[in-house]
This record gives sequence, structure tokens and C-alpha cells, in this order.
Amino acid sequence: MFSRLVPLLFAALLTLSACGDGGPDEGTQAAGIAVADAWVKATDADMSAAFMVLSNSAEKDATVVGVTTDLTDSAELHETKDDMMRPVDSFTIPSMDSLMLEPGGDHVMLMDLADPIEPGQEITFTLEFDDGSTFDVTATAKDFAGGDEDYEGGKGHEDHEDLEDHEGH
Ligand SMILES: [Cu+2]
Repeated sequence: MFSRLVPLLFAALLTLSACGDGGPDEGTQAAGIAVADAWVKATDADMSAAFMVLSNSAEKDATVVGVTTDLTDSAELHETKDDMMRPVDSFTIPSMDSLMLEPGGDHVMLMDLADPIEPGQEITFTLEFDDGSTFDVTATAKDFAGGDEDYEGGKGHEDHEDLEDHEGH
């Protein structure tokens, strides 16, 4: 009888979904997300920021409502308006579109850092979406001002500081 097959099929589907690769559950906001170019500004200071491009391949917008990291308990979502940055409640990644977190724009703010962030250091973030799903991102720290390679071996350049000022933009 055909009706006997239905429970069997259902059981098979459940088994399949339970054997996923550990990624976000299908149908959640996190499942449609992909990340590229994730990086963190290396710093000796107690504040920094993380940047990345988040894309959303789902048919619905995805809303990031929080971010956590092992680096600090004080990670916030920030936007920049009129050269001033401030916390926001969420970032929206439009359906079939992307959101760029970049210097001078939206970013993940990191505060109360206990230790310096070294270039090359890998930092893991967990983005939380408003349906409760989460997405893990690994970002690599880099020296945003650039030019620090020249310090290696102590052979510094006289003009190093000027370079740093100008490469910020
Ligand atoms: Cu900020």
C-alpha cells in the first residue's frame, strides 16, 4: 500500500537532515549567508573593528542582531554617519544582495580588548540572526595602516609615519 510508504519516507528525510555537515539549519537566515574578505584591524590599543562582506542568497532578508567573539565581551554592531560611529540594533543583509562592512561604514566594533591583536591572528566571530540562527566567521587580523613589514629587522624608514597617515584612505 502506498500509504505505508509515507511514514518511511518521512523517517528517511528526518535522518538525512540529522546527518548534515554541521552548518546552519536549512531555511534559517544563517543558511543563506556567505562571507568574504573577513578581516580585523591589528592594534595595540583596546579598541578595534572587524570588516567583511556578507551576502544573502535566500529569498528573504537576513537580519544580524548580535555578534560574539572570544576576543572580548564587548562586541557591537556599529554604523558610521557623518564621520561619527554609533551602535545599531541590527544589520540587514537584503535578499539576493550583500552588505559590506568596511572602514568608514558599518562594522563590528571590538572594545575592552585585553591583549593586542597581532597581524595574522585568526579571530572567530559568531553572528546571530533574528530567527536565532547563527553563523561563524573566521577573520584574519591585518595592519590596516600598512607598511609595518618595513620594521622587520629594525631597518625602519624615516618616512614610515607619514606613510601610515596617508594609507588610511
Ligand atoms: Cu565603531
